[in-house]
Amino acid sequence: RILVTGGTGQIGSELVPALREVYGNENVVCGGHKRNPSEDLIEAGPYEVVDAVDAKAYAEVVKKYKIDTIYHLPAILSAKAEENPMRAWEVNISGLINALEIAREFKCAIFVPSSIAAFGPNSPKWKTPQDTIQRPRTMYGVTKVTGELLCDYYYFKYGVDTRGVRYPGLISYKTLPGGGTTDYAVEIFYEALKNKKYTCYLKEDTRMDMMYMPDALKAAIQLMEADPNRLIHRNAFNVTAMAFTPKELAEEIRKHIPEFQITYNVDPVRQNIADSWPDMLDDSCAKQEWGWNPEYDLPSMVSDMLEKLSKKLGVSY
Ligand code: VAH
Repeated sequence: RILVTGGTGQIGSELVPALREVYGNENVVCGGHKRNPSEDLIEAGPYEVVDAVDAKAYAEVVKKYKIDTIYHLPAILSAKAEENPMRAWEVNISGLINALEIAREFKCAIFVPSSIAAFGPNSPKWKTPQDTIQRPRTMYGVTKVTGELLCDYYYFKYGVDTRGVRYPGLISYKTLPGGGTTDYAVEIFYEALKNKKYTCYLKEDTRMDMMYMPDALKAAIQLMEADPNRLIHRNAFNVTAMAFTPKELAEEIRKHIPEFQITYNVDPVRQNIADSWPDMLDDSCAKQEWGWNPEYDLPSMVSDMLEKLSKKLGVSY
């Protein structure tokens, strides 16, 4: 059985149904905490409240359902983490240590996402290599590098089957992200459909790696199913699908909504964070070691996002 903690978050709320599709509803437990679960998450299969910081409760759920694979997703994202760094350390690291100790004790395989945030201002920005300097200056980035090192430690020291990917900004229409720096790339679609205009908190030429949620889910499931003998790396693989700027995204949206207007009101905190991240990752190791191959690029993501979100919001364009 599989347990997804952070199961009601931006990734979790779509990873749970995707895993249930593959492995069967009863075999995937949704562990939620911060946000309440939607009806379909509860109706389709087992749901438990799991606060990752509460090791005892976390272990109880793993024992109760005889979990053999954990997708550990709870995290406070980059912008929010700068407002409350100590809380971010507690959730992102104490929560992770609990998960790794439980994976060690109950012999679970465990997926832990890292992020492009695990790179810093002096990491190569273009075609950022799989193995390169990682000196992030955000607390979120510090917790992501620490998380990668802890996951590798549990693999080399205890043989725990730990695997992860460095996600770029994730774009989805089901659950809003919370407190991230790449969130503009999600908000812009809601504003484009509702108001035909959006004020962006990043400069127009801020280039960042991005990925559409269906590809992010595919990466998580594919990596956990990969033949371990092919894996040279484990925590965590660079993965990307596209890299665009707010200007380029707005131009693509205008192909569907010609009157859409974007204006800029830069937030220095999030601009600083975005400027410290890569512009485009090199994900050749993921391609070679476990067949990573994203489906969505900028044009196909934009047309699918607008189509699906307009239905969800009940607005036409
Ligand atoms: C954030 N969406 O903005 C997250 C992610 C790479 C960005 O880690 O913090």
